[in-house]
Amino acid sequence: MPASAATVYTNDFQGTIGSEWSDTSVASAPNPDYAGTRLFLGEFGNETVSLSLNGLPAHGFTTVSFSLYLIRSWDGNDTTQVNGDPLGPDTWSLGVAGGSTLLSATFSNGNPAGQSYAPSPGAPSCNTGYNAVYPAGTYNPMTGAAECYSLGYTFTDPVNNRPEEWMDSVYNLSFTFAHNSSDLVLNFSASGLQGLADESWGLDNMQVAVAPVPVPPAVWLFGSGLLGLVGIARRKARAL
Ligand SMILES: [Ca+2]
Ligand SMILES: [Ca+2]
Ligand SMILES: [Ca+2]
Repeated sequence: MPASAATVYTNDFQGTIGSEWSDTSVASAPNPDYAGTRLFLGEFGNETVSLSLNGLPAHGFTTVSFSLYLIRSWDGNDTTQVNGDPLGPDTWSLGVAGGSTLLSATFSNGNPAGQSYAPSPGAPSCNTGYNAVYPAGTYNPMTGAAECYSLGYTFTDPVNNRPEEWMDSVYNLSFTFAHNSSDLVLNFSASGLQGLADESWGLDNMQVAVAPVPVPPAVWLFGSGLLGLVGIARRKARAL
């Protein structure tokens, strides 16, 4: 068993994507600031996308960290019916095959019905347009998002006759869970969504690490730094 955390998988989806993913679709954030350089796995709708890893070193805990891209008009907790079709709830989930559900929560990219996801009660939202007081367990749209309106996706609301507006959010998520099998399947999924042109999602900056014991976040940062130092030392050694 490794004495400390070991990163066993990383993918920024900027290059070729292997068969470890059940769907290898790639999209490019349309914001011209990125000039086609911000690629991610997606876009996906009401489906399950799986990451399968085999031959993991002996471990007791696994940590998965990634960026979740939520695109266009996610309706969060809104169950209003439009033409007989409920707007939501729009739910995004992550589960371990044969294991626990790590996250199952609603997300809103602006719909004032709000969302169930918040990294902690009272966490800030980068969407400053909505400050309503919601029932317990309901949070402002985009609560806890690391980025709002950055990817460059736009949406024109046909129901409320709103003009075209930027509409997307990015959440940086991390989960540590007890897991000791050499095989791991993570299931990323969504439900309640309308079509891809209305609501979709994607993944970026995927990292999976294993450790003998749960590792606090601060140690992860320290560990990453150590990995970098080792890399530099090796390159120097080769240059000599
Ligand atoms: Ca990327
Ligand atoms: Ca919608
Ligand atoms: Ca919806």
